[in-house]
Amino acid sequence: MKTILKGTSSEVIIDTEGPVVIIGESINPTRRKKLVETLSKHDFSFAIELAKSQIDAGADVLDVNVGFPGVDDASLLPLTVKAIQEAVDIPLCLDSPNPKAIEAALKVAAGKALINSVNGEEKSLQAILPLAKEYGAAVIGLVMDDDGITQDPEKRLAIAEKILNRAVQLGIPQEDVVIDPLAMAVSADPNACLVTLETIKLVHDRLGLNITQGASNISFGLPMRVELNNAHMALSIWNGLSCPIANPATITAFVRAIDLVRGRDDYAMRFTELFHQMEALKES
Ligand code: THG
Repeated sequence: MKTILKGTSSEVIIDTEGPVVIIGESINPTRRKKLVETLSKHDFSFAIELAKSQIDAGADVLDVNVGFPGVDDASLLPLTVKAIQEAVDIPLCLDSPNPKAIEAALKVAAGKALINSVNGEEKSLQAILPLAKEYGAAVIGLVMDDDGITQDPEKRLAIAEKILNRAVQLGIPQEDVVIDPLAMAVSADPNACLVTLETIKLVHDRLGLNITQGASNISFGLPMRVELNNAHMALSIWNGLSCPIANPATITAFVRAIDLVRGRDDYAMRFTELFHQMEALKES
């Protein structure tokens, strides 16, 4: 299954049979005071800096989230999207719980964006799926619904199936639905990662769709986050994760290593190319 995203003139193919696609997480105000301060003044220079550094570190797509207390993201998200796409040519993942912000961002986004996100709640399905159809965007489906979040992987799969069916009914191609199995902090629930891993496997085996997750969520509240994220990343990819939302500065080399190990990097081309890029960055 191939999901195609587009920037101004670039194209990224997320392929269930291909190498992992990295969606850079860092344009997100969570624990980034400087981003809140600059965006509040409509100064996009720091957001653009984060965009460029993530691309240098291996991001294929950029998540753009400008949600912070007191912000009107229906006006700020499109402004941020425009500023970023004037500076870099890369597909964007438009991250907001507010359908008005998503629509405003879709209006200005170049190419083909990934909406982040719809979920199985009736209200969300009705607000977001028609936008994906109208603007020809792909969409991330979170496996939660009007009953909240279940810890049963089969039930999470059923919600994924519901989101897929509703999208297809509206005329959205099935390959434009990317499922998020919900990655949550393992510090709060010892089974959190296991439930996510089993959901990934079920969605991969039964629906064959591309799969994302907020990979750094799992390590909230714990030390050695990079090591923990890497462990979860390896197992998630083996089960079918194809396009994690993650920090490229800490995950790219690891992801390239996993692709090589599982036979998705012929002659270690991408692995060695990354090595040479990292050497060149060190010298510059
Ligand atoms: N699913 C979907 N979208 C999402 C999430 C998800 N968007 C937001 C969030 N969850 C994913 N984004 C982030 C962004 C930053 C962090 C976690 C999730 C974070 N970053 C660390 C920091 O900035 O200190 C760095 C982590 C690291 O060391 O690698 O905590 O679940 N669809």
